[in-house]
Amino acid sequence: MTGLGWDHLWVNIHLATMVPSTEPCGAIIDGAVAVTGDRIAWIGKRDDLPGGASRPAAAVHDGGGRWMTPGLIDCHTHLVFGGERAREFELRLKGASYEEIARAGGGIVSTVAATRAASAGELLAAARPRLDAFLREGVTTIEIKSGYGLDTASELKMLRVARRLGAEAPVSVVTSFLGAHALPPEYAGRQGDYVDLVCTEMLPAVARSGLADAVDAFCETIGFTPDETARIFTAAASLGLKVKLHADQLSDLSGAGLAARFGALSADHLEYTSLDSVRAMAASGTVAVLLPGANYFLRERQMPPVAAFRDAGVPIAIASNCNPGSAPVLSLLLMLSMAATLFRLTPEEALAGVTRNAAHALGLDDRGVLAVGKRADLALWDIAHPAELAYWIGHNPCHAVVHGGAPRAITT
Ligand code: DI6
Repeated sequence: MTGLGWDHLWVNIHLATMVPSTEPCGAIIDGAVAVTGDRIAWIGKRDDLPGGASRPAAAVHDGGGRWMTPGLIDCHTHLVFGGERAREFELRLKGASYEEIARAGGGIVSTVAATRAASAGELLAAARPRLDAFLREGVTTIEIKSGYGLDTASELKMLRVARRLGAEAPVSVVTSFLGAHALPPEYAGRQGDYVDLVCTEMLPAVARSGLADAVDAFCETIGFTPDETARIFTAAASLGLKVKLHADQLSDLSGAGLAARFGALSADHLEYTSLDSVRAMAASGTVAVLLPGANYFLRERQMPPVAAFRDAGVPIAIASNCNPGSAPVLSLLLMLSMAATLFRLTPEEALAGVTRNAAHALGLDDRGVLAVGKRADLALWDIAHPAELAYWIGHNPCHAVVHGGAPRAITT
């Protein structure tokens, strides 16, 4: 707080607060938002401003009648990686499947080779423009996974790069350790030994380093079995680390149910999730993170059971899954469009999926909605209605972004 009162005051704006209310998107028409430090200090109708519209703030901003939402949250990315896999994309277009390419030694492990070969500086330089693409679209919090190192030093290198991105860019970075993403080639035929390595060497090293906010795994026929995943989650829990899971993406191994049993923050992908697993997620409060970019790019026909999540009250989040193999996605707004068109979410559900529910998926209760006391992570949009955020395809109406109370420039 300055001597003048609030640090910032925005007026002449409409607010999609995303606070559950009787109004769609928790909307406040002709609202105002005041910020002190990195927090929202006041929010409501402009007419209800204490002291009237003349209440002083160090900076008063005219929103020009635009809409303000919480800063967007991308709760599932593999943003840090070496190389690219355009050649693999060509093979898939000729008929090879994602699984066939993986089983033939391509896929994730080809990115592992490129990531191991890259220095931290090279990984940082490659990731920064990708991150900037998300920042231009109003993203103020982004999750970044490891999982292309698959040895202790390379996994820690990835996590360090992710943390460094958060230190250098105006965005909050949340990290996940994904050592159980694929079997590294040097462990071929010895998957159990690799799981031992993850549990007894990698996880303790990651926990000591403080570089990971959660532990993730890929539970799949081309990944890790439910038993192996359970071992990894048990080890993570013994180190006090929260868990989340790539589950039921290509087949139903009851991964989402397993994640729920471990009280996971989220289960992600979920195309093949059964009704039993949906019920288990509802009971444990595990968020369903849907990744329409991978569904589209892999030409997957099976859709996640959205109606069942809705009926069971499972919160649904949407994320980019930015990665070189299944989702070379650099636009979270495009994921809103795909979530609506492919998965039949309403535009409001899609927006909740990258704000309120995405915060929930990361275990963050200080953001994701516009309310007093929440972080002042804000995005201002040149739109006439919040549904436009899911409506345009390939258009970015982001006008301004505020991260932790600090307005940041949009560079196009
Ligand atoms: N599922 C995915 O879609 C990403 N990881 C995973 O477990 C894909 C990662 C890649 O293909 O590089």
